[in-house]
Amino acid sequence: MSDQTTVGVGMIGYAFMGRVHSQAWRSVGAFFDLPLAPRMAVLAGRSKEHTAAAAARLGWADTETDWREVVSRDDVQIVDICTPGDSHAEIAIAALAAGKHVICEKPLANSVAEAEAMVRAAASSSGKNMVAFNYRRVPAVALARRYVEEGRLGEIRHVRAQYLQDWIVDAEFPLVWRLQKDKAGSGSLGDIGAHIIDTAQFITGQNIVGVSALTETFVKERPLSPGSSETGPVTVDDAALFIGRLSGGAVASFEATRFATGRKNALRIELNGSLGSLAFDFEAMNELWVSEGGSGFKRILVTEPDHPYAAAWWPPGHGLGYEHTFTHEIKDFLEAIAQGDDPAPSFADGLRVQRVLAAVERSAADSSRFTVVEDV
Ligand code: SOE
Repeated sequence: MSDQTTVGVGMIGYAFMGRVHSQAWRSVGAFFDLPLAPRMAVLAGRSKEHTAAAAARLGWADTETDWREVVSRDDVQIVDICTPGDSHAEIAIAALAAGKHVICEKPLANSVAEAEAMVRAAASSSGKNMVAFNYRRVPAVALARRYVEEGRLGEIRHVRAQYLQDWIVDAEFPLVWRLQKDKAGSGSLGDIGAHIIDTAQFITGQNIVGVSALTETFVKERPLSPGSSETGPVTVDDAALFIGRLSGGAVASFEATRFATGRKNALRIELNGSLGSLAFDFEAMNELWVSEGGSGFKRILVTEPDHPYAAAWWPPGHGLGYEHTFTHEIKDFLEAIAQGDDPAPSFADGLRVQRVLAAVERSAADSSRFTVVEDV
């Protein structure tokens, strides 16, 4: 390996995103030749005992119980934010002010104002910034963008995107932080709707310029903890549906829901263009379906060495999983830092998604935008 520079990483949070980011930090150097070698220096969490156990399990050398210590440590050059959305802005702004490079989980923030403050902090920092919209790094999604960039679909007329989960269909599922607006910012809209907004903008190269929306909360009260008789209010959307227009003229439909009973992690997108179409479903993430020249859809198994990221892993046909998209994300982040480039998606890209989220919430809140069918 060429002489690599070691770069210290400090991660804050060790739940689902912390675990999968840790997998990426551990594996990236084993599969990609990088100019920087990440050192998993410190993991921060509120409980000293639980954080120590997580650090030992996930491969972090040290622990802190105050994120401010991570941001000020001299052995940390990169801060990885894997906390609930209500702390993204405070941590990212402090880390950028300390000159650290920052990767932050999505959505960037809980409001446009917070996201704008993060973009301002990034503009005046020597640190680089990225927001972790990992689905851009699915090889099939990156290949879809390549097809659009090469003009193989022609003029894009339709974008049809869904993100379907069902983990809270049971009304007895407790009132976790993702169901509380003050912690999560919004429900399915900001959590999984943000992904399909970014993925649609990434593949098409177009921005969503206007929306009309509906949101719904099906279960309005939930147990405060598993089995508890005490309940609390759900203050976010369970489902968000919206139509939109893209800057290049395409019309689009989006659906984000956690009540698609039987659908576990079905991020789906289909583009219809003047010359062809493509379709992707994360639950079959190694496949891209393409129709060209008026033919029916044909399956591409996106595991060939000339496909995005694929050459680093296994022989054709062996396939990749959810965790590989985070390794790709960290690889691209490290390369951008080493080359002095701006990583993508940047905080500015994250702010663009935040503006769409806010427009959807404004539209859904405006009952005048919903035309009632007259009783005939
Ligand atoms: C929601 O359940 C969730 O964990 C999202 O928060 C992640 O961003 C997505 O990758 C998987 O589903």
